[in-house]
Amino acid sequence: MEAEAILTYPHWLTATHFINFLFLTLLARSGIQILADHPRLYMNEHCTPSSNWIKFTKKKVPKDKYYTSMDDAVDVSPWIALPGGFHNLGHGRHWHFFCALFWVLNGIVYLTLLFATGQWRRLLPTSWEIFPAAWHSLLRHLSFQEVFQHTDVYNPIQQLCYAGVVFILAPLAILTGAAMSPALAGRFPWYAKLFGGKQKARSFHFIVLIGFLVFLVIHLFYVCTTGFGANMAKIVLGIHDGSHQTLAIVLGITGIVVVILVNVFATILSQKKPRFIQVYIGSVTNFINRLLSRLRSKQCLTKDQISPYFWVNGYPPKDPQWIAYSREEYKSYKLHISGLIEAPQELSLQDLQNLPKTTQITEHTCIQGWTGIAEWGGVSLKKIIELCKPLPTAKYVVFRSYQRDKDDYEYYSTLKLDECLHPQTILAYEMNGKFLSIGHGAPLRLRMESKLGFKMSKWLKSIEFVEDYKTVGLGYGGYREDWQFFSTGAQL
Ligand SMILES: Nc1nc2c(c(=O)[nH]1)N[C@H]1C(S)=C(S)[C@@H](COP(=O)(O)O)O[C@H]1N2
Ligand SMILES: [Mo]
Repeated sequence: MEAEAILTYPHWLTATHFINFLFLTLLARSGIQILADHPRLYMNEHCTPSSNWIKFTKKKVPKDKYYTSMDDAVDVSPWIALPGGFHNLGHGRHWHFFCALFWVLNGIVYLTLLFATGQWRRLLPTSWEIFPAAWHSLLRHLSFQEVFQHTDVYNPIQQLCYAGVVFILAPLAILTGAAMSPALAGRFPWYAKLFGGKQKARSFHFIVLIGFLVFLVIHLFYVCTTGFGANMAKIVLGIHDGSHQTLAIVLGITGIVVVILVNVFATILSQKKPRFIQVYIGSVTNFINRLLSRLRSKQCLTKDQISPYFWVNGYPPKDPQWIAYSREEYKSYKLHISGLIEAPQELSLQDLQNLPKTTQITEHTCIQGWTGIAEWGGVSLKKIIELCKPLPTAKYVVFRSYQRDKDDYEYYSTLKLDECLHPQTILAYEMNGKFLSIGHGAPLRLRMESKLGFKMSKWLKSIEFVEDYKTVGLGYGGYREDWQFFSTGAQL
């Protein structure tokens, strides 16, 4: 009975196969969008541009000019990436995590039924003999002595390829993806180390994509060349006697058209209703962020791990006040602290430096994909919060920068109050034992080590305690959330 059952394709298999294909197309396209924001791959955590093992840009990093990681991003066509365009990774990520969740759920349903029904026997080799058998089969095939036929029992090569995709490639995609989250890697440093670090995980994640694409091409080639109609009848209708081929081909092509239409629809929706995507498709990103939000960075790296190169993001302020401060080495700089607190403050650099100094060697993760390790020195935010005495209504803290973008919108970020109390949340005035450089945020910047870099406002102007971030700026939690549709949590 079971042996017979595994010769046919049940409808749940047809359905999960189709859903898998749909989500893989969306995942691949949104993944390419994310990659385009930092189109270089490395096998080390420092991300020195010259150390990339592959890059997808003609841009060269100039040595004599201030050059940000955003300058290095590339524009991608919406024909390739979801949603396409320049620096659209906020959307790319919403789609990627949304699809990843449903792709994984679909995979769980598939695997459960695969094992519950005995269908796994078709896929999983049960003897080591499979390897020599596959090798011989491959040799005979390549020397034209054996023509592959799409029989109901898989040949050894098919079996190995399918099993490899389901049991190696797919889990690797999930595991390497998770290793890139700053919250996970910050709290469980051993996890990213399993892959040799975040950048190797990122590189492997890309290699997995190439693996899927190569598989897709070969798979389609054999589906088309080993009796297309009969193959379609099996996988679409579960009919194995060679009948109903025309119907199956029509339905199969309809399926592919549906996949294309969903892709087109997703692309247009992102372009026309960006806020809708951020809020609704992004609710999955927010959900995962919330799951990870309890994780607190426990990074404690060593001096010899410090990166020789560290990308910068954002152009220094043009604010006359900040320029005046910088001309006299920030001697009259004041950090303004206000809002829902009992004791508003105006702290000079000297005041901050008089408070107990704390240092931490941590890995910075930019949402674009690069990382860098540095030692940061400054004041624990907790110390400052103790000075200010927040009122019970204070739930969020706003970090405003002197920097504005070319449209004159202010850079700011927000954190939850409890995130500010963590020992590795600091206001840094030093990097690698030296006073902060202008590029890295002089005279003062935020460090919060379980989040993505965009949360860490540089060139700090003021701190304000508020009840809700929704009343600040456009209300999405920060400059990049407001204008680039990033998600608020920034844990992954
Ligand atoms: N004021 C301001 N702060 C900012 C940014 C910015 O553009 N303006 N970019 C953020 C992003 S996206 C990152 S990754 C980090 C980069 O810090 P670094 O330039 O010191 O490497 O700063 C964050 N803080
Ligand atoms: Mo970033």
